[in-house]
Amino acid sequence: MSEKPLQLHDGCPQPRPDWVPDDCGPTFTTWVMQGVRPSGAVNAVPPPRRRATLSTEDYVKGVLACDPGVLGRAITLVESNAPAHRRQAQELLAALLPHTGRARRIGLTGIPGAGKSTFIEAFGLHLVGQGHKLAVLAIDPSSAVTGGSILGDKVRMELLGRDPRAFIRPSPSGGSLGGVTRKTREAILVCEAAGYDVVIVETVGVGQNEVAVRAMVDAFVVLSIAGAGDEMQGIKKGVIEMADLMVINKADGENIPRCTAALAEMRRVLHYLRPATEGWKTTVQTASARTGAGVADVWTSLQAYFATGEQTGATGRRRRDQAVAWMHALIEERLRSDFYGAEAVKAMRGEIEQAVAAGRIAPLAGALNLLAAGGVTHERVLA
Ligand SMILES: Nc1nc2c(ncn2[C@@H]2O[C@H](COP(=O)(O)OP(=O)(O)OP(=O)(O)O)[C@@H](O)[C@H]2O)c(=O)[nH]1
Ligand SMILES: [Mg+2]
Repeated sequence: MSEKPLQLHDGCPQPRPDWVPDDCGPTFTTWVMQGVRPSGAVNAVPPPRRRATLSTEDYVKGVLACDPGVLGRAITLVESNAPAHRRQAQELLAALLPHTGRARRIGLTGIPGAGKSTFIEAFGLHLVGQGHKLAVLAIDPSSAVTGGSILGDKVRMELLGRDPRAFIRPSPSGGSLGGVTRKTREAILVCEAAGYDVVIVETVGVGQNEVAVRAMVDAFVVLSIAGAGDEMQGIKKGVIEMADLMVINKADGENIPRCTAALAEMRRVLHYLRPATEGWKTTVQTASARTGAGVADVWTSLQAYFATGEQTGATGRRRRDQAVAWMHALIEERLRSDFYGAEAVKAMRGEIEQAVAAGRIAPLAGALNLLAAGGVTHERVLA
């Protein structure tokens, strides 16, 4: 930096930098301006405003009025595991219960890359175009660890995401009861109370989540793609046995012949399987989420499925069975967490596990000893 002091030039009210030629006069437009003194108030970033906590009544009113902000927060509340939130969530769910149960609950699964997001975008736009209100609960297996692929999905469901008749919500899969179950079940109820008459629960067909989702929906759709032995993979996983509708996606362009062949193959396979829903023969069809071909037909098939389910009473029976099974699952979950959470059990567990692993005591004896420690039985087996 120059040592030269700033000069005041003739006719210039301000000092100028030293590299400004001395004789340039006012035509040279560089001036040294006085800096703004930080006052503390000018650039201070206001602290983030804390959102007012909502009363249960506020939640109920907001959800019933389908206020998108309140709906999102209500789902966050029911997803929370904090004891205070659980209490308020139970109050909220009890108040919403009379307004639930009226939606078509649809599970949709498919291997990564099968086109689920693209399909839901096309299918969802078709549904809202038909006057339906659609909620999509997307179970994201990676969300707990990485923050999930939610961003990518938002991009792929861009039009649907912006549509006021649709509500898209990623659902975390972490936690107990197969991860998804409680949170997603309760989120379905909240969406139904908000007036969504079709609820899609999306899972990536790579794990146990499909069984949990099958147990909370009326209809189960498996999205697959042609080739690479995909049909057989699905059979191995038992996913096809759970399907009411099979959709072979990406039936466009050069892929059409392969999809047609896969369709015939899948029909043959289905012939040997027991249908997932009594009174309904699992259907298989092709579609292209990209071109939209066959997407409306999937809704037509689902409507036929629901009409049959009402006629035969299968949908009602399934819902009643699901409710009872869910109650028992909750009891088991509670008993398990109370048992393993008990101090006496925690103190003995490691030692007994080691004894069983080393073959010093039989697994049955280990179980009886640990149960005795937890006060479940008095039958203690001496090692
Ligand atoms: N040709 C064709 N490509 C499709 C179709 N549907 C989806 N794709 C493409 O397949 C790729 C995967 O689509 P996604 O919708 O992200 O698939 P996804 O099942 O949601 O994938 P994950 O979220 O990773 O499980 C993308 O590149 C899509 O553009 C289709 O009907 N035809
Ligand atoms: Mg996706």
